[in-house]
Amino acid sequence: MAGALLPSLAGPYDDDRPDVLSVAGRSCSLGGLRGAAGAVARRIAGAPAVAVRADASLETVVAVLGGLLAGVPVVPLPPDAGPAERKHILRDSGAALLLGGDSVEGVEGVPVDAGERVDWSRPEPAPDSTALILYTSGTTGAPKGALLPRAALAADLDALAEAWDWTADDTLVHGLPLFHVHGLVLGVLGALRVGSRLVHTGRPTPEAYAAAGGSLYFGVPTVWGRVAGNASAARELSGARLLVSGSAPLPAPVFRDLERLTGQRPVERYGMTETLITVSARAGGDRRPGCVGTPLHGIATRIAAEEGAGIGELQLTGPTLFSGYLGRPEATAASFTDDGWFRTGDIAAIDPDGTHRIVGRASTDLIKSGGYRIGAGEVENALLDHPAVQEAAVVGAPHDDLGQQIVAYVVADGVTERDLIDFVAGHLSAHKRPRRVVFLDALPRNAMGKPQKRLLPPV
Ligand code: MLC
Ligand code: AMP
Repeated sequence: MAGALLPSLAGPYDDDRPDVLSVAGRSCSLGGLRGAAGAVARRIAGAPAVAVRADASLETVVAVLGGLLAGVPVVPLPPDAGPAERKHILRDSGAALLLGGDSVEGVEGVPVDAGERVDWSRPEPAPDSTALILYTSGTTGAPKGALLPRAALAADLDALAEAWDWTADDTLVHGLPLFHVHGLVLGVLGALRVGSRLVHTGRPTPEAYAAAGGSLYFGVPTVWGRVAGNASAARELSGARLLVSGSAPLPAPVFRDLERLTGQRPVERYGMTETLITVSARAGGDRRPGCVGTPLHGIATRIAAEEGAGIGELQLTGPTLFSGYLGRPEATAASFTDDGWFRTGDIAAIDPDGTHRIVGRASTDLIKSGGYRIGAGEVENALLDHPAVQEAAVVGAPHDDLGQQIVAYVVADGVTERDLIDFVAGHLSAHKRPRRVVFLDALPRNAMGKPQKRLLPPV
């Protein structure tokens, strides 16, 4: 890759193009963004990595951009991360500073001032250097840090711009969290790389989307389901150029309701933290419910270990892949086949015309709730940390609004459902909390003593 990851940040900070970006009601000019990010870059230059308390704010954007300017890997920390999750992410990543947060776990907190102005004009860091370390859940254990190189981000954003005809004339609107690929990489870095205006609505509510007047909208299926459930808000999106859904399967009824209310078919795309977005419907192409389109420029896909009729695990290669899990060579190696293809763990089918359909996941221990990826094992471990809990089994149960909701089955004494929900929300983060807790006398087990999740009673 030649050139800067974010060319728009490379100019002077006296550029006064207003309102290039607005987050939760606060706007910033392009020059303001350059100057404030420059101030962060000067402060953190040379650090091995910096964490950013990634709430939906202008300061989060400034802090992330500061890290990218300085070539310091950025570790977004969910703003509501409880002590266990926060400690793990800060320790595991080796972050030297916490931007926008108080000092914690021996990591010095550094305030971020979106009003500061410093001219930063250093050479662009190497394309293979790590831009972001994104913590993401596996089926068991604590989240792993996925290392995302600058070149992967650039390749993905360029491929998406091509697929969606995304240009500097667009205004992108979304209100997604700024600590995952969807909201941060696509939703912030994408707008800055393409040069389009960005309106981040703070929260992804139908009312906020309706009021924002964008041309390009991003949402997870839960957000689109809520928009489709609010006819007057949905109709306000009729003038948009493209409604894009991703991070979880978009239910066909939501697809059809959006088409009926807005007059346009949503574009669905598929991706993962480890691979970025790899498959998408095209702005100028066919958009069908249940279909995530065709591979993006540079991506090759294949279906492996066929389960009959062309269905099996989706594997892929290409320039958008991560460079591994931080400090976890075995987990990194296990996520690739012997011939170097990334194993997504998603079960897919490829139609004769090349259209991809995601039909499920290989493991039921990875849950998608509201578009968040949550490992059953991580929630089970948190529950087992509660002194009243003897056994725990966590599953994702179908849910109309969230896609899946987290349900915990526990063997426990002297504790209520609310106690355990709040315990997990407080230890990990709010979106990892079970929405339902079912108390059992014992977990169903097989002859070997292994818990049998498929024998758990439905809620
Ligand atoms: C409720 N809350 C609690 C609580 N109960 N807090 C502490 N303890 C409890 N027991 C609080 C929450 O903190 C939050 O506060 C508020 O209640 C509402 O929380 P919620 O009920 O969890 O929100 P909900 O409405 O369910 O959220 C839906 C949603 C959200 C769609 C807005 O799920 C969301 O933002 N999803 C996006 C996920 C995403 O971006 N995934 C992309 C992954 S990248 P407060 O103060 O916050 O209101 C990826 C790659 C790709 O997948 O392909 O894109
Ligand atoms: P994450 O690492 O949070 O990005 O989660 C990645 C997972 O989200 C993938 O492995 C899929 O299971 C799921 N996912 C993302 N986009 C889609 C989509 N359009 N349809 C179905 N599943 C999706």
